[in-house]
Amino acid sequence: MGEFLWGVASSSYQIEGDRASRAEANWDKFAERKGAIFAGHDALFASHHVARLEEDLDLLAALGVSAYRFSFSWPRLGARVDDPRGVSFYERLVDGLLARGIEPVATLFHWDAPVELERLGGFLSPESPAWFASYAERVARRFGDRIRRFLTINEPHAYIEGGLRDGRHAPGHRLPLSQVLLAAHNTLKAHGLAVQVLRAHVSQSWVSAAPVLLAATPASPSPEDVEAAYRFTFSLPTDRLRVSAFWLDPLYGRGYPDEVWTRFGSLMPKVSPEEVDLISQPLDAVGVNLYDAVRVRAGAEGAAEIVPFGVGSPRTSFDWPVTPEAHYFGPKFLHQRYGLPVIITENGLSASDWIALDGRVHDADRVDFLERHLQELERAQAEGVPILGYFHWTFLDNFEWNHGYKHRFGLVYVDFGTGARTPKDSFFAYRDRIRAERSK
Ligand code: IFM
Repeated sequence: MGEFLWGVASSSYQIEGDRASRAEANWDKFAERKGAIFAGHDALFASHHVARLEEDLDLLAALGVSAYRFSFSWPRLGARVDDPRGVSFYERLVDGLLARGIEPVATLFHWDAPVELERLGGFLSPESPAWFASYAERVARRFGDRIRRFLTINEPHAYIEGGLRDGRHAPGHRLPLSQVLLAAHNTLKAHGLAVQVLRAHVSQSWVSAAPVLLAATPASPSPEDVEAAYRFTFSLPTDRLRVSAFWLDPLYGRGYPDEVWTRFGSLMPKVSPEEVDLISQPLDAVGVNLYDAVRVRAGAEGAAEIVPFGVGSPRTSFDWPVTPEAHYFGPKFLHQRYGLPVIITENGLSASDWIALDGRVHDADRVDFLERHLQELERAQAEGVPILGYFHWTFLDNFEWNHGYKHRFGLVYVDFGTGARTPKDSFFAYRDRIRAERSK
């Protein structure tokens, strides 16, 4: 229970491939739209993970992780009833992890939804929380004897806002904000019901979720700047849903923040006190995907002002700023606000990696990135912030949604044509770090 979870994370649609043996997913349909995915890429083979499961399990063992975060594909398990092909695949995965001493940490929903349910409205349907609960129950009954750690939903803002408002993710709608907010609320209710189901069917269950933390960090150590960063982290500066408090506050018992009501007003669906309670089922930790931060200082009357990063400051190939201090302030702020231990369910970077003449992948940027972020987590831990684990995103280079295969996030390089794997330098650096930490 007390051991730090050293992990890597992945998601079903991004790596599995093997399209032929599962039901149609929202992203399959979306990928058929002209111009929806970079260069017309699709995930028919993705990272060939189903085909190469044994090899991947051996790579995870060689990496030495104590935990592996993966997601169940709802379309592979079957929209409403179990598909034996999907069940048998995940049994091989879970049993293979356990045989290698790796703890499975399973996400229920990482954006791949069955088309059969999307046609009925997906998370816009009032029935969607019940669909999700019954899917969660199938997972719990089949796998709850071997998996005790679950994450319900991954980055709901990306699915809801990206998929229903901006049209850049599946299912590719551009709906009015009131509809988007309704789907968001249904997603949170689905989470609440799923937690209840997992608690009922999994002994010693450990449950959390994986929204994004869009952290703010202070431009200076002054208490005013730190306070401004805290407040900015949990504010809604615009009407966009890629903000932390919209999701985290209701999940962790604070209800929707006041700013949600002042900003969205009558566009919000009716929210009853019973729904607020349903959404805030007790969780075991605050799980967050933590990639980067904005930097702020206290301006006039303490209001946060964004301080731009300097010209030439480090950025990933996705153009995300490199902000390791987010891993110090982010967990601190989360613990301060919600009073629970924190777990980093994703962190990583996209880079332009290739196989060098010596046959290896020298991703010095990722090696450095990883170490810097781990050191900041350790700084927070040293100051008493309980941090339960760190999951690097990601294990294998994969299908990066609407960006196709343009960006590589993996510790393992994948040749997307053949599926051949080449562990990168970062794989070995992380392996050595984990080895040293686990032998302490
Ligand atoms: O690849 C995604 C993942 O699916 C969700 N979190 C962010 C990653 C990088 O964009």
